[in-house]
Parts: sequence; C-alpha cells; structure tokens
Amino acid sequence: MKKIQKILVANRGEIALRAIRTIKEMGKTAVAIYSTADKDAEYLKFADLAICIGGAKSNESYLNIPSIMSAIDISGCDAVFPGYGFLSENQNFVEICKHQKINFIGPSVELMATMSDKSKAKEVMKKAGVPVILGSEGALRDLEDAKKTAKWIGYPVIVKASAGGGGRGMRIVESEENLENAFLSAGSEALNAFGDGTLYMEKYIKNPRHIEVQVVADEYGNAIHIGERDCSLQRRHQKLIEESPAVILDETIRKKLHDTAIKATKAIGYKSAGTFEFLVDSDKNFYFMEMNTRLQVEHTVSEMVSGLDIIELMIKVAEGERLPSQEDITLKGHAIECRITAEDPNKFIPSPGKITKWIIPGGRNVRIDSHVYCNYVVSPYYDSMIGKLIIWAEDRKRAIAKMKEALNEFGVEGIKTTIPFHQKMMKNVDFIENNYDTNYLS
Ligand code: MV4
Repeated sequence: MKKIQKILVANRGEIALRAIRTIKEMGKTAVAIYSTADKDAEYLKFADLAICIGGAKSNESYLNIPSIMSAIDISGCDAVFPGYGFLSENQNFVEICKHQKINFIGPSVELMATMSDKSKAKEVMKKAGVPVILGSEGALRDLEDAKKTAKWIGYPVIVKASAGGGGRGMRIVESEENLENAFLSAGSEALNAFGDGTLYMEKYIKNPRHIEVQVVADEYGNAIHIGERDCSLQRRHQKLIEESPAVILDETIRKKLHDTAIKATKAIGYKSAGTFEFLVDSDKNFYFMEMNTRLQVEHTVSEMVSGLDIIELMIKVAEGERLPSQEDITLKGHAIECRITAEDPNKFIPSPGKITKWIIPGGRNVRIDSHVYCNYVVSPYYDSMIGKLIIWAEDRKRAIAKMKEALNEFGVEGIKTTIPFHQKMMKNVDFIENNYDTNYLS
C-alpha cells in the first residue's frame, strides 16, 4: 500500500483531537469534519482543514456517508480514521471507501461483518481453539429449541441478540417458567434495535469480571498484544473506570489470556487494532465474549503501560508497514482511566450546558484527553463524555493515590460531572481491594 498523506478524521470530540495530534506528529495532514453544533470547537483549529458536513443531529452529519465522502473528495484525502462509535463499525462505509480507493484505517469489511454477528464470532473463535461459554450451537431456531438448549446447558441461562452487544436484547433466565417471556421479549427488542431478532443462548456466569485484550496486527500475519484491561466497573453497560493490568490475574493466567488473543487474531487473519473481550468467572476461567473491530475509548490505559501510540500503529499498519515484534514491547506499571461525563454523579442523567470553570489537574504521569475548555458548551446531541483522566504509576496503589489527587485538583463549574462519583470510588474499600465485579453498581 501507498504511504498515507492526508487523513480525514470522521469523528468529533476528544477522539477527533486525539487522532489529529498523532496524524500531525507523523508529519501527515489532518482534515477535520464538524456539524453545525460543533462549529465553534477549538480543536478544529488544530486540523489543517475543517469542513462542515451537516446539521447537529448525528444522522445529518457524523453518520451522513454521502456528506463525509464529499468532504474526503473535495479535500483530497487518501485515508479516513473512524475513531469509535459513529461510522467505525459501519460495513457500508468501509465498502464505499474501498470502492473509492480511500484507505479505511481499520480492519477489512469481511472481518467486521463476521465479528458483528456475535453468535457467528463465537463459533469462529471456538473453531480457533479459544475457550467460549457453554451455549447453543449458533442461533436458536425457535422457543422449542431454546427450551431444549436451556435444559441441556442447565439454568440459569442468558439469551443474547446475535446482532447485539452492549446489553440490548439480552435476558437472564433463572428457570424454564421464565423462558418463553424472555425469549419473546429479547427477540422483539433485538428486532427493534438492530433489525434482526436472532438470538443465541449461553450458561449465565454469575458476577464475572470483564477483561479485554488489546491486539494490533499487520497484513503480513504479525500480531502483537498490548496487555489486558479490566473494565469491570460499569453501569448499565457504560464503562466508568478502566485499568491495566488486570490485577486479579496471576502471571500464568495472564500469559494464557494474551497467548489466546494472539492465537485468535492470527486465526482470523485480522489486520489493524482490535479488542478481544472476555468474561472471567470467580475461578479465574476466561471465556471469549465479543471482539471489537475498532479503537476503543479505553485504549489510553494500554498506551500508558506500553508507551505506544495505538493510533500511530493503526496508521502504519494501514500503510502496509510491519509491526514491531512482541519482544520489543514491555508493559510496565499501572494505569487507570476515569471517564468524565457531563452527567449527574448520582443518577447519571445528562447535564449539557456551558462550562463556566475548567481547571484541570497536571503533573507527572497525569494525562487528560479532552476537547473541552472554559466557555465550551456541551451539546445535548452527542455522547456526554467530555474527557478522560488517565493516571500512570508504578503500581495500582500508587495509581489510585495519584488519581485521588488529580480528581481533587479538577475544578469544573456550569455543568454537573461524574468527578464526584470517581472521587467516591477512589476511597471505596471494595474498589481499593479489587473486590467487585460487573454487577457492583447495579
Ligand atoms: C454475559 C454475562 C454473564 N454470563 N454472558 C453484557 C453485555 C454483553 N456484551 C454481554 N454481557 C454479559 N454477558 C454470560 N454468559 C454477563 C454480562 C454482563 C456484563 C458483561 C460485561 C460487563 C458488564 C456486564 C453487566 C451485566 C451483564
């Protein structure tokens, strides 16, 4: 592949700024896009060019493929960086880019399609020798099939939408008397949300941890991992705090987890950055859950423990460069990320509006990825995340201590934020002792 010269950043907010930084550091040209709601955003000035692509509603702008393709065309971009959300997993968009000979900085449309079908992805992983949760062979055909399968697996079971992810179209079923209702409601919820009501079934794992492995692969079959992240602290499938490494794993299990992710990456011939999500049960057994075929919000903690720039790696791999070898990558210390959202810290209700005070923490190994500033107006049209505070220290205990201080230095007024929630968590004994799971906040 030819060297990339000019990249259109098909996103907004903190991740757009994050990408613009790396693109320019690499000596390439960055083109930003924006909706009318984002027209005053300061980060647009850091791009070499910024193009308005439509109205405030995502459908009119950041999801508007014809408008974005026009921006790519008129600015003469040879590549597009999708970030997370919006078009990052849109197979149509990837196809159109391919047809227009625009380098989509991400995986192939074929792998994206395979992984978007969660039941198919599971079958592929099972064939590759990756441990998966005991469950139905592919999709459930009907209620009778569901009943038979549940009896065979043993209750409690969980039904999930094949097209799902993020908890929609998902039901925990404790016994057969609840199965019919769960099967029908999950199916119609999935049909409504994804246009596909296909369901599959698994044994329900009580109180699991959510641990994921960051991988990057090039087109020559080389694959590296950048360690794992523990993302167990979530609320309604929204991650709140992420960290690396996952300290509940001992070295033997950690190595097995990393080796499994590498084996899976190579088995499917993956290219670009990706994440394997695993559920870890109370006996520390891990099982493949889903693969994310995009850069994730929490990639930053992996960057902090490795010293790598994952967006730089994605761009280089898209240009046809070779990855460094695993031996060249050393993981050191501990990183924690707190996602800061414009939300009420108790009920997590969005709190858009004008930021009237924005004093940010600083110091050694304190990283803030944010696009906001004093007088910035948080729009009600988009995700409420206004920034991420990421801390690195020698170990988890010191990272928590540092995070506490950093959160204390934060001064935000005009809107409500989740900073008080994070301050509370840094003093929470269960969090400090690592004594929690994915159900902790529900
Ligand atoms: C599970 C599970 C327990 N057992 N599967 C939630 C979102 C979707 N990606 C899968 N999810 C789960 N699948 C089995 N067999 C528990 C969850 C789950 C969860 C997983 C990760 C992080 C947070 C969670 C919160 C509730 C449920």
